[in-house]
This record gives sequence, structure tokens and C-alpha cells, in this order.
Amino acid sequence: MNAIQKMSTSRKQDLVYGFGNTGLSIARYLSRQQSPAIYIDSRATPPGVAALKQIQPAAEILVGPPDPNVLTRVNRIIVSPGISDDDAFLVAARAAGIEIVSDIELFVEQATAPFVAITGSNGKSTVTTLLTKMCEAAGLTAHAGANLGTPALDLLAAETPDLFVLELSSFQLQRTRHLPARIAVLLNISADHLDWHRDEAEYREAKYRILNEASAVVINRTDAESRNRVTAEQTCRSFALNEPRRQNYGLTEHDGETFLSRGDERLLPTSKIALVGVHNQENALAALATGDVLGLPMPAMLSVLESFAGLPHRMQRVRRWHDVDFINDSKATNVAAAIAAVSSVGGPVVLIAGGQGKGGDFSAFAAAVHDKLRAAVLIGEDADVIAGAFANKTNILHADSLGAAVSLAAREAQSGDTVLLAPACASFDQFANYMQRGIAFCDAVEALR
Ligand code: UMA
Ligand code: ADP
Repeated sequence: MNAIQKMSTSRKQDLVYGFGNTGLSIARYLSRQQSPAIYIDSRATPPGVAALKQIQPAAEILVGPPDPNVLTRVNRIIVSPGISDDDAFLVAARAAGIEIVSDIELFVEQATAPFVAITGSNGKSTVTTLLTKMCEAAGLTAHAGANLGTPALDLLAAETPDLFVLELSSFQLQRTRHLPARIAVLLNISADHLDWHRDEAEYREAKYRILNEASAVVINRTDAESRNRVTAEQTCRSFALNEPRRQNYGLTEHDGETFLSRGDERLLPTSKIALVGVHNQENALAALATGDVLGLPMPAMLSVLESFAGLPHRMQRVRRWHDVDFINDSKATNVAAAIAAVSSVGGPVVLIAGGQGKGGDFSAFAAAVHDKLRAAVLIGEDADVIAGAFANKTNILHADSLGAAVSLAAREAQSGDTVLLAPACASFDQFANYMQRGIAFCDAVEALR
């Protein structure tokens, strides 16, 4: 059936809501399927219009606050993850009984290879990358994407791999009904995205959904709720920093040295992991547990842990200048991540933090890190909220821009200190995304004279 025939047999069409990276991947997917759709973005000047016109030259493209009247012509809405459920157009669509799905739902319908689904408040990208590299080291083809890098539907355009590895956000999970993952991995849950989700309970529930239909699960055994949700039919491996039992993963001590271990079998001294920080030992254990369920050979997996030093903008060492280390952890976009970042560096820290707070608990941040700080240099929309939490706990400075923050931090730092960008916030008030923020930090650090 060609596109015109399809149109004439069904009066109603799909509506694609959002022209960001996800929206464009949906457009490419529907173009491959020869499926017509209406394309809407609520922003007056959305970024993807030119690209969308190239992919779908004949499509109806509407920008600006959507008119609910269009819903009478719509069968289903494929919505981008950044648009929250309380968006007025989505509220009207739900009231009209129109199906609302994520791109992940379409991916699941079409994927012909098994997939591993990975979520958590922090560590998703690192574990997704570790697992993908472990598969490759074992001779499998594995394509990684979704919230990380390549949008999920674009993964379907390439040759089918042995395995897909999907990093999934709470936004994507909330709108995905069927997710029959070969393995679901739930790394950790701490408060995040409270500017999108109705409350923390809804955010947590979205994360736990990942476990529902999976054949096997990898869970953090310190999270009781994850343990409760595992069914008798599911193969289960757990990981955590404490001592593991039987075939599960954790840390053990031997002769004054700490080892990544499976049960009482010592696998690798933590000193040999290329990634820095205790949080990355946890990520390494999660990746090993997942690879184990897949049957990957241990030597291949351990070789990845010994060589992979991390993705950009995650504890990325930028420069040593006048005996001060400058570290870019721009991806620390919530409080738990920023705590992990500060905890993983020794010695006094000059912290650069701030941006859009997403409802995070900054008093918990201050309580966890203040005794390690020489100073906190604050930027962005929620600088005053963070300053309130750190008041009387450390020396607080304010800067109008990240460049100015780097100059101030460099002036405050003393020999042996670390200047750490760990914002605990989203970047969107001042940057296009966390990557642009990280690049701006690196540029400012390189420019120090
Ligand atoms: N927007 C509108 N109106 C629209 C469409 C979008 O206002 O009609 C706004 C959204 O509210 C949001 C921004 O535009 O502020 C971008 O939203 P989007 O859904 O179009 O984003 P994409 O470009 O499609 O990118 C999304 C993920 N972003 C979000 O979920 C916010 C990307 O993850 C992901 O890589 C990409 O899909 C491909 O799957 C980024 C992210 O920040 C890295 N994710 C969050 C995180 O990791 O914490 C969840
Ligand atoms: P995500 O994709 O979930 O954002 P990343 O692997 O990109 O996770 O890591 C983002 C940041 O989160 C890191 O820079 C670090 O500050 C922090 N982080 C990573 N792994 C963990 C973890 N297991 N626990 C707590 N914080 C973590």
C-alpha cells in the first residue's frame, strides 16, 4: 500500500508532537514506512523545521501552541519525551480518548533483535556504554541508543545487530506500555525531574515499569522496592557495593585490597578500573551482572573495565593548572550525581554548581558535601536557591556566566585543590544542553592564563 492509498483508507493520521531529535527520528521512521502524519511543535521557532521539511517535504507542519481542533483528524500521538503530561494539548488529547505513545513503543513493535533496557537516576549512559563495549569485546554486534546518542527508531535503520542496548529515561518509560526486554537494568533511584513528573512517586513508578515484562532483571539490591517487584519467573542478578552472595555482584576485601566480585569469586581489583569514583565501581558491577546474564565471557568484560575511561562530560579531567585539577562533570544534572562527583575527588574542592534545579533537594546536597568545599561558585536560574542551602556552610560566590565562574573558581583554588563543575541542575537556562555547558567549561579552563 502506498502513502496515498493509506490516506484514503484511513481518514485519521498519526500526529508527531515535537521536532527535536526524537521527532526527527520519528519522521525518518514514518518516511521509511511511507506513513503520512501531521507534525506539530509547540515552540514558535522549533529547531528541527528545516530538517523535517527535508525528511517529509509533503507533510503538514504546524508550529506554535497547538490548536486542539486538529485532534479531530488524529488517530494517535507519538510524543517527544521532553513534553510533559500536563501539556495542555496532551491533556485535551487524553480527554478525547486519543492514544499517546512514545517512540520507544514503536521501536518495541518493530525491533527484530532482543534488547537490554537500562534506566536509573544516574549512571545510565556509563552502564549502557560499558555493556555495549563488553558485547563488542565478546564478538557480538550491539547498537546502543535511545536517551543516549542515537534515538531508538534510528537504530532500526541500520543492519539488525545481535542486541540493542537502550538507555531509557523516566519520560520514555512513562509512555511505554510494552517493554519485553531480554534484560531490564534498574541502577538506582533518587529524586529527579520533579519539574516534569507530577511528584516523586510518579517518577519512581515510571522507573520501576522497566522491570514489568523483562525476561531477566539486574537490580540494585539496596533498593527494597526493586527486590519486591522481581517475579519468580524472572532471572535476577543483583549488584551493590556491599558483599555479594552466590552469583550476584559486589565488592569484597582481601589483603587490604578491594575487588569487584561475583559471590566470593574475586574478579578485578577496583584499582584497575579505568573509570574514577566509587559510583563507577557500582556502574561496573551492574554492567558485569548484565553481561553475565547475556553469557559474555568474563575476560572480555574485564578488559573493557580496565580500558574505558568514561564518556565526555562525566568526571572528565580537563587540565592541571598551577597545581589545581579542573574536572568537568557537566552531566551531574541532579543532586545525587553531584554528591557522587564531589565524593569521588579527594582534597578541597571549589565547586561550580547551578542552573535549573528540577525540584532537587539542595539541603541534602549541602549536607553531604559542605565539609569538602573550599568554596561554591553558583551560576544560573536557581543560584539563589542553592545559596540558601549552602548558607553558613561554605564560602559562596556568584557568577553571571560559566566563564566568569571558572575565573572566580581558579582565583579561589589553592595548590592541590580541585575545581569541579558538578551543577546538580539542568543546563537549559544558559545552554542548549549539558554538552554545550561542558564544552563552555573546558574552553574557559583552557583559556586560563
Ligand atoms: N519542546 C517543546 N515543545 C515541543 C517539543 C519540545 O517545548 O513541541 C521542548 C521540551 O519541553 C524540551 C525540549 O523541547 O524542553 C526538548 O525536548 P524533546 O523531547 O524534543 O527532546 P529531544 O531533542 O527529542 O531529545 C530527547 C531527550 N531529551 C529529553 O528527554 C528532554 C534526549 O535526552 C535524548 O537523547 C533524545 O530524545 C533521543 O532519544 C537528553 C536528556 O536530557 C540527553 N534526557 C533527560 C536526562 O537524561 O536527564 C531525560
Ligand atoms: P545518566 O545517563 O543516568 O545521566 P551518566 O553515566 O551519564 O548517567 O552519569 C552522569 C553523572 O551521574 C556522572 O557524571 C556522575 O556525576 C553521576 N553518576 C554516574 N553514575 C552514578 C551512580 N551509579 N550513582 C550516583 N551518581 C552517578
